[in-house]
Amino acid sequence: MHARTKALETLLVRLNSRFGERISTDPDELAKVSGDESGLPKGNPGAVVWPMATAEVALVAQEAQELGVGLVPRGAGTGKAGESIPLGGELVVDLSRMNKILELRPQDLYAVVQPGLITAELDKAAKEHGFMYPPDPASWESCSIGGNINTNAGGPRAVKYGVTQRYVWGLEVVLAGGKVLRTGRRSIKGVAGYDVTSFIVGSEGTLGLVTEATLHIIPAAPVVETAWLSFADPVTASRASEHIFAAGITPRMLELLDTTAMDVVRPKSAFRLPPAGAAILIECDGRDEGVMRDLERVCEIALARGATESAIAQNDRDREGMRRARRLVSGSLKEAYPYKISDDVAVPRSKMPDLLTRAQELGAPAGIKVAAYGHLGDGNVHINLLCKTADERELAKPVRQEVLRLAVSLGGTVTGEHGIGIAKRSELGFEQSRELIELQKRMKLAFDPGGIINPGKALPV
Ligand code: 2HG
Ligand code: ZN
Repeated sequence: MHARTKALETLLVRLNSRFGERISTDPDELAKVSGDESGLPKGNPGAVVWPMATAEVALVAQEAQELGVGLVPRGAGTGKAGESIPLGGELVVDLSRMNKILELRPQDLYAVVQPGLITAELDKAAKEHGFMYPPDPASWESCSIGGNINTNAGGPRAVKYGVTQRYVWGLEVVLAGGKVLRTGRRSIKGVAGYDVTSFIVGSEGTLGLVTEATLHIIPAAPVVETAWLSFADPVTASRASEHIFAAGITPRMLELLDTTAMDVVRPKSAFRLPPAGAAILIECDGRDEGVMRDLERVCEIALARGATESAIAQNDRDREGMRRARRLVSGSLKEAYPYKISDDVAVPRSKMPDLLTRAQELGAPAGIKVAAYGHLGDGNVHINLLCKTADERELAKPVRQEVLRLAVSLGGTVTGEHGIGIAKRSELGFEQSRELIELQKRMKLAFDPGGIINPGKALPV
């Protein structure tokens, strides 16, 4: 337990009359806000506060600035890189109670929401009007919009619809010191000034605390068709997928599962996963029966390019079963390999066979089993180093460094969707020049000269 600093004690006294039971130093409450889903050691929060409104967040930021107390924004705690892990004695600002849809305006193609809203809830609400909110991280039934914005989250549908940034039209952000900044617009177009909205998206909560977002929603394609394609191995699956794109078909989902991923999911899955070395879950969408024609064409191409089997979902139950099998992978691997290292490198699509082959080769000498699954369609595959013990995890760390360097050498990135957080601060330099990192540090200083907001995240220390 971190000894509370005098500054934090004073802050608690100042905030107490406003927050009462909504501010706490109770060890049980602190334990709940000290970690995330990265597998990194839990952090050390000094206290936690649950604001209900922007004005309350602003008050917290103002007092914290005066006293020099760090603030860590937190949503659902599903992060994979430690963005919301407090490093020592900060006040965690838990935004999960600010979880409302404030406006839903299909006619204007936007919704205004609070950061604690669970992502799938927005999609569900939009669906009632025939609309959709496309970003769909695998955890979308538990993760929240604020975290999606902070990490610029993607998901299976990103292959066709893109990631969170494309859907953020405007933000309300509480800055260090408590000023409330509004960025962006509610019109479809808007190019005034620098694109500060996009700069904040993906900044891992280090520039300010997002308290409201104007998000683009789009008409939902009424027809969706789904298929499960089996292959002998992931490389064959990857090459086949290139031929699907080359035929002019952009699926709305093209996800890979290797045999290890399928094995851990099989006992829990309503959909019976055919035994295979790899599988692709693929979906096409559109307005009419042309969608099924596309999907049949996809199956033909896959079978001509090495698929051993194709199964088209016959109804929504089949489709949901297939989708759920994919969504279960990360959690099921974690149960089987509690010390797994999860990565999210991305490479140009044509380089995927190199990544998949080399990652296996890199794991072998250290005896580390490697699983590969995820967003094959956009070149963002989760290379997981599967560890059952802390010792194995230590052995896997150098392998992981090699995987990250490999992704960069192939023209890609050390993180395609989970962010740097505290997990990859030292590895950012594999990808970005010193000049670029220094420029980002200056930009951080322009927002937060005192280093109060989510200290120690996203950039090398
Ligand atoms: C997914 O796509 C998530 O399932 C989690 O991004 C990936 O745990 C992982 O490595
Ligand atoms: Zn993912």
